[in-house]
Amino acid sequence: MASRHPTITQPFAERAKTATHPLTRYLFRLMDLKASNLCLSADVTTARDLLSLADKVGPSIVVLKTHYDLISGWDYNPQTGTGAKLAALARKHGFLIFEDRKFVDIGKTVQMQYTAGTARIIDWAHITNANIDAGKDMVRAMAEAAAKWKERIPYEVKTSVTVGTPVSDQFDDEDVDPAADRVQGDSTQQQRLDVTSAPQRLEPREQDSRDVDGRKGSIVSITTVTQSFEPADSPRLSKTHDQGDDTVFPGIEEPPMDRGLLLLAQMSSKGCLMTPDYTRACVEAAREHPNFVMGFVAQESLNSAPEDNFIHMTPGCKLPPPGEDENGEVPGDGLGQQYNTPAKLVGLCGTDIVIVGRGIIQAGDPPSEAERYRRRAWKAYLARLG
Ligand code: 6AU
Repeated sequence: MASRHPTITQPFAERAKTATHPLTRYLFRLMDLKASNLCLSADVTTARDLLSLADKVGPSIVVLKTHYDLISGWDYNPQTGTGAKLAALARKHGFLIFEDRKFVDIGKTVQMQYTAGTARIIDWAHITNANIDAGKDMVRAMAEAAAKWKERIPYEVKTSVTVGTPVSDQFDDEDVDPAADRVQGDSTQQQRLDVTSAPQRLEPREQDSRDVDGRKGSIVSITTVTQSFEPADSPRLSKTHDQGDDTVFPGIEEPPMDRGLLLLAQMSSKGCLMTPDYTRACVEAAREHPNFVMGFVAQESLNSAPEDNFIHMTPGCKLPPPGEDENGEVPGDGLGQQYNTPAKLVGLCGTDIVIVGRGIIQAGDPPSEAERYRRRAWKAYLARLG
């Protein structure tokens, strides 16, 4: 029985010490620090509303869940776009970003969807999720893609080549790199190149362009932008976010550069076709990839083997309106969504984090409603510890 598993009554701070995945260890510590086991499902329709909501509700949550494909005006620029802005808010308020992409396809396709394309989800989302109906190899494919990304995160480099009437000191080491066009993936060459957020024009340097007779040479400068790579945890990459966006939440370091996956093991919707065999396959897949799978989106705790310490996040969570019995029944949305209270999901079903969307977003004052959910879910966790 899930309710008897030791993780049910173990404090998050203790579970942080034994969880296998570095991001899970970090998240348990963050939950303990912020006294929060709340994830906001930020299902709004514009990038402006998303960023504004994340900024206002950020103090109450430990995870912000997105559906990037329902946002209009999503800016795909990797350095200054919506993903980068969300990442800055995540640093400021101390939360992780979970893109609810529900990947399901053959391994090769999900690798590309996860790491490339317009959204480049892996660049800005600490966590994503997958439905493993396509088979467990899909999880391996995503794990491999994440490991490669961590080793060789892409960034843009500026290289410049100057031609014309050269003088001897014109080509210094920094301006000209004869290997510039060959640096792709070359970790020794890339150390000599500057990270830049956008293509820049390099102006001719007039004082250098005069020969010994004082004649002015004609100089042509060409600046090209090339893609290169360096490890995701390189300190140089901290320069890629906007100036002024570098406030960091106090009391904890920034999250590790590891990426994590949640397996969609059970759903909240009425008539869900996921069978117990499918859920069991999710647990097996999680145990096979402990360095990539953090845990589950599920309706109950799935930790069952003695060494299991997966994290569980549960949607389909709503509180009755303020003033009503907080453990009362909450009706569904009429489109298949079913709701339970934080007390039931955390206290009885043993989940760790409740995922709340419309319960907060559609409230008159989302930040204070988020606080109400945070308090209720945390109270249920404390009661569970006994
Ligand atoms: O609180 P709501 O009903 O407004 O929003 C719930 C959010 C939505 C769903 O896409 C998502 O949670 N969700 C998921 C996830 C997180 O994967 C699984 C599920 O079983 N039910 C569910 O509602 O963004």
